[in-house]
Amino acid sequence: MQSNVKMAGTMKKGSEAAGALSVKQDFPILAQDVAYLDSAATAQKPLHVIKALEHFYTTTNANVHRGVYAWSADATRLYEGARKKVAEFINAKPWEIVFTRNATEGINLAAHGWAGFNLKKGDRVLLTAMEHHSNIVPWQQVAKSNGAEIDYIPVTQEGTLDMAEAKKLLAKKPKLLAITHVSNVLGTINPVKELAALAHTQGALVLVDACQSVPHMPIDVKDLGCDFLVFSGHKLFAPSVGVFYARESLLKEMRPFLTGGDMIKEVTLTGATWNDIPWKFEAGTPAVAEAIALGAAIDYLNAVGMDNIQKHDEGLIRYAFKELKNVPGITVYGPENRSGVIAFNLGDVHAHDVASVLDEHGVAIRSGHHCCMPLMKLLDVPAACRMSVALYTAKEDVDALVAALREARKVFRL
Ligand code: 7TS
Repeated sequence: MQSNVKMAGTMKKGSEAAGALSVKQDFPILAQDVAYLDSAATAQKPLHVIKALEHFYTTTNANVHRGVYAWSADATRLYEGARKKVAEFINAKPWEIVFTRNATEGINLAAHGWAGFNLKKGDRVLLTAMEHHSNIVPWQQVAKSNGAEIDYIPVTQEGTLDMAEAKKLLAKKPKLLAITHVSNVLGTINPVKELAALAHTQGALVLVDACQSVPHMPIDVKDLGCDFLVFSGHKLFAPSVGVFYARESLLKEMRPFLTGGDMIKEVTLTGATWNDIPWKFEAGTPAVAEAIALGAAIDYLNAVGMDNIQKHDEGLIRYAFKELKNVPGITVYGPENRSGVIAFNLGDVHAHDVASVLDEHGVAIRSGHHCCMPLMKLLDVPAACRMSVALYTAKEDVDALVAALREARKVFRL
């Protein structure tokens, strides 16, 4: 690990700044005069990751699992090494990690490779009303073709899960609970460990969508007690590659949902047999450089320390929550105790218009429905603005957002 990881001298005085990191200089793109507050959509990449990509392409670029020459052997070693790093990062075994295109493909793998063969007519799948479309639509598709039913754990006025309803719905003995760890709109940290334990007593398997938690807190699949977990490398400071985790025994019984080269043991003119796990689920040439760069991102995060990142991100989001609440005319959605993101609206101005004015002031946020249309309906808004933080976000970025919002109020005569 190069020494481009630097902690802010010490803990700064003042509760909100406690544990603040100073790693912005590790991210070349952030040298530009932009307050980047859209890391929940995709995160910026540290030089360490960019250099890993450059190093791969300038020294050992080759396809994996096929060539016997040195470059291909090196590429294979690096690619499988990245799998090991991902496994250690979430406390899994390397063969329980499948590289996918993104989190969405991971959920589709669970839906088609497990649920498609295990859900029968009348079986139930339990989701929540705050899921990203990626964790709704694949289940709707499988439920439609298999005759299964979907229930949704309701979201309370405060933006948390209705646990009394959750218990009632779990008592209906669903076959699967698929739930986001952290909402990409409300920032709510769902009690997935507690829900997983309850789900297991009712005989359900549990899939955790960790897209919005893995950049902000240590993740341990054993501690969470989940059976499947997915996340996207591009939100974890790496390029576009997805991670799908499943317990070894489940992965062995699952069927591949993509078929073709590399995922087979033998092919004849009349059929084929499957490769061992995890390669059985990686049809075709995988995202080799991207996966290797994800390994580099994990090295970088380990060097900074996920506990330090958690403290930094929590402190910053508390600060942002307090500051945003003080902007006149603002509506902030979701609970105070949250992770990573804050969604809001300014008066009744459309979120896209607010975001455009912020852009003119060098502040980049996301606006829209955030791929959570059912949740938007619940909030009774067509869209919302959303700011999000990461380990490189500084208090000054939040201040720039708040100042730009005050300017936006003038533009919209609020
Ligand atoms: N699940 C959650 C909770 C997400 O936030 C996202 C992406 C996904 C799944 C899908 O990830 P993908 O990499 O497969 O696309 N969320 C967002 C977002 O909030 N803004 O842009 C993408």
